[in-house]
Amino acid sequence: EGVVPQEYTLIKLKIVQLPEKMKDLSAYKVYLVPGTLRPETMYGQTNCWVLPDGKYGAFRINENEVFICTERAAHNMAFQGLSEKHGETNCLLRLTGHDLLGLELEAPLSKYGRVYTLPMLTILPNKGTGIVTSVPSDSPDDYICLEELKRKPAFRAKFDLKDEMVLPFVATPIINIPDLGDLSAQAACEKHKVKSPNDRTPLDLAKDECYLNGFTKGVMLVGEHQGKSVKDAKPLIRDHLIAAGLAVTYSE
Ligand code: A2H
Repeated sequence: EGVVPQEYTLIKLKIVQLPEKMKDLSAYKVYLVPGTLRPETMYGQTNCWVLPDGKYGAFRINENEVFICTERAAHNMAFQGLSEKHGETNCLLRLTGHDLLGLELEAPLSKYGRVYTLPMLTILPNKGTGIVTSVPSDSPDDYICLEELKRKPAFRAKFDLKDEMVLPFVATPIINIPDLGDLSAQAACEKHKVKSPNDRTPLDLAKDECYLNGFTKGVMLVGEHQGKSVKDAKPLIRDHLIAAGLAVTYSE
């Protein structure tokens, strides 16, 4: 972990219908809370990623809301005003990534409205909330992981995923980047010859290229801030999500 704190926006993805295992949480609105550095890309969400063998918990945030994330993230949140008692977490239920796979979620700003939780084996358990929202148009990691799930029926079957949770969801243009176009993640993966999520070196090159150029040269193609630079739109979209109760900030 770096010396400079990283400021994430946690997006509140509400579970549409609680599974049997979570029935005791029915008095609450229950959210998966992926951490992102790119709130302006939420228009392009196609799914949410969890680590199947990852350990998560359902943490009570207030009388109405429960956040699902790693224990480590919940602990940090409790020191950032995101709990009822400063510095104290209230874990109502322990979960694994497997318990979260295939859940239908409300994804704020996404053109799909509702998306599903899918497996990403390269999630780092000690970063952010251990949950990642997927934007395959602008994130090379998300793009290559979604491609792999689409390409491999056995991979979907292994995690009991139905085709309709994966196949209908496609990367859609939300940001234009000069030289990389409207689907920068795909362009960068092709340029650096990324073939699978395990091609870490070319994947990191693709990621750096998209991230840097997206921030400095990207222009919004959709939404209320269409035509604005990513740099200008980012704080406006983040603040809108927070004001609407659809996101919170978190740093580590
Ligand atoms: B970003 P940094 Cl469109 N494990 O959000 C792996 N990756 C994680 C993670 C974890 N535990 N927690 C967060 N992340 C991802 C959007 C996005 C992101 C786009 C483009 C680039 C990008 C949609 N996914 O990140 O190491 C999250 O994905 C590239 C840097 O703290 C988060 O932002 O710098 C980013 O990595 C945080 O990475």
